[in-house]
Amino acid sequence: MTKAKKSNSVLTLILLGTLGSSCVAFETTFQQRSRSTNSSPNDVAHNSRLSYKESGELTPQSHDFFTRPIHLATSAATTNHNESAISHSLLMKAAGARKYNTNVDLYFQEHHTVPMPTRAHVSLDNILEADNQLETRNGQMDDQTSERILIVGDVHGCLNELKALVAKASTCNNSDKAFKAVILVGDLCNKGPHSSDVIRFVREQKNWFSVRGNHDNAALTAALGDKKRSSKKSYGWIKNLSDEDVTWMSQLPYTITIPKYMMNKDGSNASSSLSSHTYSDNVIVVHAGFVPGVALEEQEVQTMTTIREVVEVEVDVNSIESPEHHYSYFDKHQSEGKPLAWAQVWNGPELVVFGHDAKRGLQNEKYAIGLDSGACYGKRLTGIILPDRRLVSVESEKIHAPL
Ligand SMILES: [Mn+2]
Repeated sequence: MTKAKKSNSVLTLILLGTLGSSCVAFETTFQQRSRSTNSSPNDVAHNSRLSYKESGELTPQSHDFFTRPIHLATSAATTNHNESAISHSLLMKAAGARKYNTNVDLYFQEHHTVPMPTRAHVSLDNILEADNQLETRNGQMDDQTSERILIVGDVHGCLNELKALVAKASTCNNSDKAFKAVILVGDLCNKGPHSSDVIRFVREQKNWFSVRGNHDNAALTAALGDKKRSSKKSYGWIKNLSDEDVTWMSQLPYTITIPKYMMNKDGSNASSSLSSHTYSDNVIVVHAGFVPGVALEEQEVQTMTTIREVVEVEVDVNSIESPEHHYSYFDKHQSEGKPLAWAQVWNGPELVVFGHDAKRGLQNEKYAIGLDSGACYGKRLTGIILPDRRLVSVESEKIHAPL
């Protein structure tokens, strides 16, 4: 199977010609952080109280999980409910108009909820391997591809800003080369002007991946026929999605882990290491975040797609529970106590890169980096280059949505 994918380097060259991106002034100053604690009205709890342990999904710690290569869009790997139909619908993929008979559609029609992705948590080395297997590579490393990885904040339909950011990052911070991988923190759609184009664009780029955001999940629900959402004017764009787009969205994982060995690799130039940063643990990309002190395999779907704040909870010293559990998800309607940005109390050891908090803006903590700098609100689209840990951003074209 071949995918219609443009290489990053070709893309970069085209963009350079059209955007004239400037390398002046890498951003080190961003909007002042707002300490508002309001939640987005569009927050969606997807299978909200279900953790991966309960759902039977494999976790990043699972050896078995890491040893099975997959591809997000084309995996024919097994699921509990729909393996043969997913493979079938992908083989029968029809560009353009929706037929509402993909396996994801059939699942939704029966269960009135979106199915879990085949892999809730994936490892970058595995999904890269699967992506590369789709094309003839002659076993050679592409000279125009570096070992660096770019992670991009919440795009929300801002396609032009996305293209400009990747072009600028390649030109200014990656010697004009393509990145080994581009990973988006989710919320590709809604609010901005080009939601379906962003989804298709990201899906078609070689070695680009995304985790699932609350807006991606809500849009998927609308695209599958949820009346409450699909009847809203703000979801008019979902009619532009193809069956393949919808199937791809249904396979977006909740986390993408970048193993630390990929972060600590030397660059292709043997005389200089890629970065002065060394990584003692993996990097995890997630849309919203985690509750500190809770094991990764115990983190809930709602947490990973919607958390902004936690609240400190009393610890019973006589409890056999782990004394690490000092925080819980802050729900503004139910929780008491003072909300704290989860990233401020996340002590690693994994570096977590996330989005979902435009009001707070860029967050740059030792073990957590929040990239949502409000691209759709007329502010900036921000990315981070790893392992260098270098921030890069572009200005928004305009205010696409009210904050
Ligand atoms: Mn979000």
